[in-house]
Amino acid sequence: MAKYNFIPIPGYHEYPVEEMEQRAAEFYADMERRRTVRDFSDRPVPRTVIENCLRAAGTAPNGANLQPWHFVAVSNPEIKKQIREGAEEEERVFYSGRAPDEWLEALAPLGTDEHKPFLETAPTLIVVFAQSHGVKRDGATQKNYYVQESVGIACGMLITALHHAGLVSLTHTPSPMKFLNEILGRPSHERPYLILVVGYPAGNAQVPDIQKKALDEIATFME
Ligand code: IYR
Repeated sequence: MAKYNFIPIPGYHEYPVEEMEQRAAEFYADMERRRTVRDFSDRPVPRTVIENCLRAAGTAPNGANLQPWHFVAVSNPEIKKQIREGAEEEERVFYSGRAPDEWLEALAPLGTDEHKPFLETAPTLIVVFAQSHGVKRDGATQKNYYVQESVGIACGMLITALHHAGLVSLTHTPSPMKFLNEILGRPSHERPYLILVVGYPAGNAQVPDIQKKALDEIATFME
């Protein structure tokens, strides 16, 4: 493969230390108020906002810059209905036997069940696909690398971008998700990774009163 041209980092700038400290603290404060929401308003969201959040996700670092993802943004009510029906079918099986007791016990405090009305109520569902391989111009297969890591990072950036824009989201993973390939007409080398349910919270939306682990529980400094 031909070598890339190398150029100075476009757009990088260093901040004075104090400003850097302030920016990091402010960003943490903003991220700390993000909550996963399950009760959505049906108010539509501007397509331009979704487009820019997807552009932000598409900037994610990834294996060999092969960008092994595809995002399908669904606002069509009929397609959302089909996705809800497909997801609820899988979830019924999950909650009534497929899930081991230990898993159901871990989920019990959240109060989730097989009913997924948000898949129709929320204005936009972003279905994220991970591409096990790409397709080159000549039709040959291009193997992708670190697909799970790459798509996971892109999803984190997408969730962050949506939060930054003032929207809420829910990472939803009915399992298995193969039904999404059929409904959305995606090829079999694309594996559904998650459904990101996106919109405004319902006026009466509630979230569980949960806490995040403290820094000393999640990080070790070796100085
Ligand atoms: N996919 C199911 C179950 C579920 C699993 C986990 I792990 C969660 O954090 C939440 C739900 C559902 O969406 O109900």
